[in-house]
Amino acid sequence: MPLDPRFTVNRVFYFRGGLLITLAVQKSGRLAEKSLALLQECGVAFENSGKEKLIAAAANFPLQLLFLRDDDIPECVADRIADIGLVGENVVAETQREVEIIERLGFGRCRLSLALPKGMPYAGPADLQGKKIATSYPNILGAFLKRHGVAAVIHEINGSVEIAPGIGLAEAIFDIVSTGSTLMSNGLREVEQVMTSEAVVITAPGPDPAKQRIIDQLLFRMRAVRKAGQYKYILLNAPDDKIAEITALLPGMKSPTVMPLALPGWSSLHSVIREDLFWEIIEQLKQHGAEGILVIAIEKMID
Ligand code: PRT
Ligand code: ZN
Repeated sequence: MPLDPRFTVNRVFYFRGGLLITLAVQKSGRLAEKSLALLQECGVAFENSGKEKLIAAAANFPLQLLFLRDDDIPECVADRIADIGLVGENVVAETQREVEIIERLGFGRCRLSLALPKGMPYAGPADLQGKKIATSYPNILGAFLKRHGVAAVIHEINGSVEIAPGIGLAEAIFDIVSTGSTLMSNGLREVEQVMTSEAVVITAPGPDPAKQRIIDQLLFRMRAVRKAGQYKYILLNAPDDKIAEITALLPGMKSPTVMPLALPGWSSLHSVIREDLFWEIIEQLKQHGAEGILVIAIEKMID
């Protein structure tokens, strides 16, 4: 029976080089699923999902995954146990390890904010003077208070921070906010946004050059996936005398593709359009005579 070609290539690869990078990801939690989905979109496949294991090797890319609690990822990368890590920027800031952010991934977005019980007045950081603030992020909060010359008591707790004022454990909290509904349901209001965060890729300064090549290959794929998510492919029909105006609206990656239709005087125009500008531009395209507009998701996009 012939061998699965992927298996053969895989074995040859490892026999020749043996070099692979270790990527630390969250084992379970808010970033875990999206981290694995991103790798899958980058064409990195795993023989087992590794959920029950600490390590999983990729079947078709020189990479192994190390599944950890997110709080341990910066340390693991700083100590070079993992070559790169995928973690929330908030955790990088809190753990204060010597790592560099080499890529922003655009998911896991949230903010770290101060929140107070709804009735409590707040005009600025000075109002926190002498207050007891509950948080799982004492370092980031401490730096914020120091910057504003405020002396407050930081009460460190792990989890369920939002209930602290309600049970008399603290007068304020400093925690992650995403939609704001947790604050609202606990009678709290966000008064100060201290930092924003998203999932990032981190590395220790000065990685081994051979490993850097593999890291660059992975980042290249991540950028192509991310960029594709920010754009759509657009096809439309337009009268020939409107092509110049429509091209100005849809410059695309270099310039749009224009192909004649069987119907004289009309062309089909293909381009890419930024997702965030999409509705605004569609209106303008219609005003310039575009018809039969089709918009299609892009899987990968490489400049
Ligand atoms: O077990 P492990 O230590 O690995 O995970 P964890 O429990 O420490 O972290 P986890 O899985 O909850 O979150 C991982 C990362 O996701 C965080 O470090 C952030 O970078 C990011 N992230 C994005 C969030 C949120 N959004 C978020 N909403 N992390 C936590 N929350 C929590 C927040 O703590 C609060 O309780 O959700 C609540 C607020 O949400 P809203 O939508 O009600 O405002
Ligand atoms: Zn954690």
